[in-house]
Amino acid sequence: MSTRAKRGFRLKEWIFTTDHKRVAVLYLAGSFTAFFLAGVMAMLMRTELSSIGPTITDNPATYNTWLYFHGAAMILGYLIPALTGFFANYYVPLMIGAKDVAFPRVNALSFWLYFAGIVLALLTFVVPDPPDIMWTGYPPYSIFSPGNTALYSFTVLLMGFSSIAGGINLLTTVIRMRAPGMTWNKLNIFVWCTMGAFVLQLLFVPFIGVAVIMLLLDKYLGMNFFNAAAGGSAVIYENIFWFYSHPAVYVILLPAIGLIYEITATFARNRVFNYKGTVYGGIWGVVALSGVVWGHHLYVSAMPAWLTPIITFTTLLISVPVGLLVIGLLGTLYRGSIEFKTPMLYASGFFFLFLIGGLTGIPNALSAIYSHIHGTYWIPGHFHYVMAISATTAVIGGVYYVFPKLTGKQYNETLGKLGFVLFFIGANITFGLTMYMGAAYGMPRRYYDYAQFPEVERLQYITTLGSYIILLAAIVIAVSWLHALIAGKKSEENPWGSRSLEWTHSVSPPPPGNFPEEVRLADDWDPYDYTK
Ligand code: HEM
Ligand SMILES: [Cu+2]
Repeated sequence: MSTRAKRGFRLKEWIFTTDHKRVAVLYLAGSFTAFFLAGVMAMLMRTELSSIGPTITDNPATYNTWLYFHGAAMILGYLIPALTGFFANYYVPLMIGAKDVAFPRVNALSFWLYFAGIVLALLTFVVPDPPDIMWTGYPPYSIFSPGNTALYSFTVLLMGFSSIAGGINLLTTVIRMRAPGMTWNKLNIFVWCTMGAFVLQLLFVPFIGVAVIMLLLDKYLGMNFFNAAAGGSAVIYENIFWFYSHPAVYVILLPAIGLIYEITATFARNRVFNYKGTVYGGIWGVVALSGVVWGHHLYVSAMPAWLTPIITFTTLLISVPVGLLVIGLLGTLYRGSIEFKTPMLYASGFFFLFLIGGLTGIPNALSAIYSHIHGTYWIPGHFHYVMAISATTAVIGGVYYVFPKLTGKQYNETLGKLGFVLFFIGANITFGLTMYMGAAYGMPRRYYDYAQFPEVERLQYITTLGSYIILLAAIVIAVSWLHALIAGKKSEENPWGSRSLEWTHSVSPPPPGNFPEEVRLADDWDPYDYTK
């Protein structure tokens, strides 16, 4: 790295930064570190599952710790911070014409709380009694387990406080710091999606906070909230946990689909279809209904019989606003002059993966069917499609889309496209077969070994090969970004020809304060106006 670059990278500046763009980059570094480590866990699990009998470990507890860290780090350490930490922090002020967020120091604090959560989570690999309680932390096992439940609880609490601080900041920023002329119906879809995600965080994070504090009180102070033998009930925990964790999937979905909207409108050179229906029906419809479907995670956990049909109905109902979000995207493509650059390839991949994920969610909503597929590979196959891999497609596509703005450099399109093709093939082999093994053979999830299911051994092996293709894709993607950072050509100011404010009114990379002069928007300004 050149001395000039070394001079650019002053650690002290990054540690004490309150610039939203730099805080965003810190979130990106943290979330990709979590993705890398949780990805290593995934590869260890898949390698272990590639054949019957011990492959790389003969200790089931070790597999459980891999599974715990994988699930917890992927959701809390990678996806939520990448979308609501990096993309929201970087884009929102630039898209609304603001110099920074409303509370820059609180913004820095929210990152360092998250960072402390990551450090705590990494202790999983250091402490003698690593947590093995799954990312759900279900009692009674999480109370009686020899594993260190406190690490789990405090990691969740730190991430929770970070999200709450971030939510207050971003919502205040959008409400109070829009440039003159930036009226509500001119906001980028991504900004609306981020607002929806943060409203959900502010409403529901306190619930998981309370749940993990009650776990601590039960395990370390001998209370009995969840101890059935002493009149408590573990089902209470499951209710409180999912009352947050289902809305949490929309905290991931909304900013992810918001990114796909920005990419699609730009590369289709088209106005967003049904803008008001998408915003007020789709985004706020999801927010409104996301708190009344949590029970579908408890269909087989002693839920009151009168509640099951209601939850079945609400879970089916939420596919209406989600459908509006998908229709809005397809409508934006309609009659567009689509240019398939790497970000648009990832957006197309998102369409396919999210559609498969959404459709395979319908049988899960139906309690009579769910009770048969609960606990099989169908469930992790489904949520990897609808959340894990769909959102990861949006994150990677989003990084390629923002790359010239963020760095002032252009990445190599061929490498970009190669990474996408490998990722798409690998993801569909891995999670398509995972779903198939669940539906066709009833292969149970969370099993370290499967000697009693010899008929799936070949499929398990191919599934593992699929995950190695994902690994190869990840290497190609990382190489393409590093190559661009180190040796990439200087990019044009607005290489995609986007009409959105961050591309039209600010240079690449944007300086502190973002805009050379105060942004004032004409009445006919629109972030998706490709007619001119
Ligand atoms: C990138 C490639 C990935 C691979 C190969 C992979 C693989 C796996 C495997 C093998 C399991 C265990 C299945 C079982 O035995 O029950 C699993 C569980 C899980 N994965 Fe992934 N995964 C990947 C990405 C992700 C991502 C991006 C997320 C983000 C949310 C994620 C979240 C989860 C969760 C929440 C579980 C459930 C853990 C549990 O059962 O408690 N995974 N994954
Ligand atoms: Cu759910």
